Amino acid sequence: VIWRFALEEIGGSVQDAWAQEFRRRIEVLSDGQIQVEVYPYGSIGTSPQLTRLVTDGRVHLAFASPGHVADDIPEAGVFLLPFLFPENDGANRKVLADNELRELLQAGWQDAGLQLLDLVPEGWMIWTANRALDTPDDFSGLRMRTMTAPQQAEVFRAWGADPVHLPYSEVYDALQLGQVDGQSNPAFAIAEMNFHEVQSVMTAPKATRFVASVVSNRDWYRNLDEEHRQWVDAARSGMPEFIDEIQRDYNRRRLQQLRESGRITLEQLTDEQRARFLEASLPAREAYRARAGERGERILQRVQALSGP
Ligand code: 6CS
Repeated sequence: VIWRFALEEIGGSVQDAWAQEFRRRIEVLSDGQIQVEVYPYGSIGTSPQLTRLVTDGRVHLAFASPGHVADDIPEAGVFLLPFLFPENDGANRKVLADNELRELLQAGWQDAGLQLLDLVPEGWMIWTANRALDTPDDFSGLRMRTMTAPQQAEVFRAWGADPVHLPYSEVYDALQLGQVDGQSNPAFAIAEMNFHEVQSVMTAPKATRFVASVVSNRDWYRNLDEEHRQWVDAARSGMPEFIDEIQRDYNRRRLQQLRESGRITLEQLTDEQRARFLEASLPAREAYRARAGERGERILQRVQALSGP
């Protein structure tokens, strides 16, 4: 039996590490009866196309990140809201593991024909551009690349930017050709996609983390043999601790490489600067409420209750 698993990132990425570990675990649990074939990004489509392959049943498993999956699941937009989840990694992991939150999110994923199997934090988003982005004014007129979800565009628009959505694979060329001026991704992704070759300043706001969902086709999961479903569940349990260590390591090491490359500088925002971005982002929170309805509101409140003030 072959299970196909599609990634939104290239080999050597955080998603690849998750998928390779899942593959190993499934092959051990099933004693080789099940082979997991991992398709790195680029081979079979853009992020929204991968999700479509899962709902069509052509691919069994995939990564689906909120930056595009909020198109179909507005509740997923909660992960795009700045300064909402805890700043501390351990506290953040606890929020993501909360049963009540998972159930609310699961209902949204199910409505879209997907089974939510895990939530994977991939590190803090870092903005890149050819200037520092220290205040919302610095975003004024900046053509900022986003994924497809309108909710991601709303955040950057609230800060004065001019969002442009592009597939991940087109970002490097668009930056080089000046079709867009900036983009946002964790350090590991900036390094592996070589964005530092075409951008000169990284600004680290500690505003949002990149959190991806691992999904399967809902009906495929429901109709799995009991034993196979148990293998899936056993393989994914314990993954949060495994991947958190990996993502921290990848982000730390690649941030170091980016700084040593001499091609890009790093600015950390102060708490005072971050507070200005938070305030300016509040219209995006209202837009999330308007889009994500009653369940979205419960999700937002649950995250706020778990995250503290
Ligand atoms: O920016 C993007 O489109 C991509 N960034 C990451 C870190 N993972 C997948 C996603 O498609």
